[in-house]
Amino acid sequence: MNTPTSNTLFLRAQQSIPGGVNSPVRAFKSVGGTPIFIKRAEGAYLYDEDGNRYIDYINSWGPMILGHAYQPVVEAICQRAAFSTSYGAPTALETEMAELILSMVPNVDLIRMVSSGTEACMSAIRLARGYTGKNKFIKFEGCYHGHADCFLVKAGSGLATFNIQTVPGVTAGVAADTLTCAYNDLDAVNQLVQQNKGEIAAIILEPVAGNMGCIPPAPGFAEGLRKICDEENIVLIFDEVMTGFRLAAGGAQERLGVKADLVTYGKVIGAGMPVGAFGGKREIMEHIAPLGSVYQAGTLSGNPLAMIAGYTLLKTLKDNPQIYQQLEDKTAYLHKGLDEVLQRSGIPYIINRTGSMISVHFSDKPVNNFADAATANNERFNRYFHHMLNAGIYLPPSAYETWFISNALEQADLDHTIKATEEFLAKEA
Ligand code: KE4
Repeated sequence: MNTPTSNTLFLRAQQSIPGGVNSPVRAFKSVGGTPIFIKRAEGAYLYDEDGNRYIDYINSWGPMILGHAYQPVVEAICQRAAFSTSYGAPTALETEMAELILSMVPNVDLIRMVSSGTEACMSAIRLARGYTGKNKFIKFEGCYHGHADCFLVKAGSGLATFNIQTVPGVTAGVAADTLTCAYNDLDAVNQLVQQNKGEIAAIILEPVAGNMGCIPPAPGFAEGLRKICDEENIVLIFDEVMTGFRLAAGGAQERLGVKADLVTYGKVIGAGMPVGAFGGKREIMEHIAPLGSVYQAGTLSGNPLAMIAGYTLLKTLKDNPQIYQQLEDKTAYLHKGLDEVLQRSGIPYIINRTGSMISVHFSDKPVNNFADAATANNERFNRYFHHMLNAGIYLPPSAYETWFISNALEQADLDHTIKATEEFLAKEA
């Protein structure tokens, strides 16, 4: 692709923004090259500042599940903006949004809006600590729950992409309360629980991991965590920032049939506007201020524009459940096509998928945890990324990310993706 304007804009951006980006994963640092500057997007396509078109498999890292510039959302935001953009006082819209979410997801009695997935996850951990009176929590290597200090221990997403093991500024004191073990390793969880008996407030899990590529839970893994939490008075937190409203209307709780005590949301819930949320059992949520003493707050929490965007999208998903089958069918079609061309190439690969979360790993063994993802041929992935970008296909710029399917993708887009992959493999053979 010829992208002179993006190149110029990136040089300019670096004069005023650290690394020229407002979030590290956008910088193409691991795949190399210059990030593409997007001018607009519509449906399944991104258009860069040089007018090049790309099939979008990032979709803003998940939110754009119905594709870009979905008209009902755009119109709702435009209409609401005329009533001002924020009040700092309660609105009926926030209640309608909360009621809609509670009607879609299982096992959530109360929900609090925030402005990002990070805020949702850090609030959930604080709440679990305040509710149990215990300090430690378990997270899984390669899972990413946002950039709050306590999560930046063996995290996925950008930290895995840039191989950042410990983050300067995260104190030893904070990190000491964050226990980690391999995803899908129930024995390791049991060991940590026995070694820290009575000290663990929570286990936080990406119920389908998406920040080390897509890694589904092994059969019985989530169920095993539920059992441990019941036995040990530990709060089970499902981080559904990525899986929520994507894997099913009721998210991973519905898809896996496992109940969490607290659930966090983001991405789809805001339809591309800044929204996160955390919710769960009334007996736990009632510890949140102003009901209880676990303080949590936000100037723009429940922002009316963000609420009307999220409400409009979620209502569409609720009223049109066939969308989930369409997403499933499109992703299965892509999976099958990629599998066929990869199989024919003789190049080692693994495709992991749950619902419309999918990732390709150039690995000669199953990818069931972060260590597996890290030992794949990620240099080959980086070459794959650039081949696809030049073919007008924008994959997540890291082997440690899941691909996000939007329902705006048509078969021609999927066929083009499969064909471009076949052409890449021919070059690699
Ligand atoms: P935000 O604070 O970025 O809204 O959400 C943090 C978060 C929490 N939990 C999960 C499971 C997540 O995937 C995320 C954010 N995901 C990354 C992409 N893997 C966001 C992209 C970025 O950092 O720019």
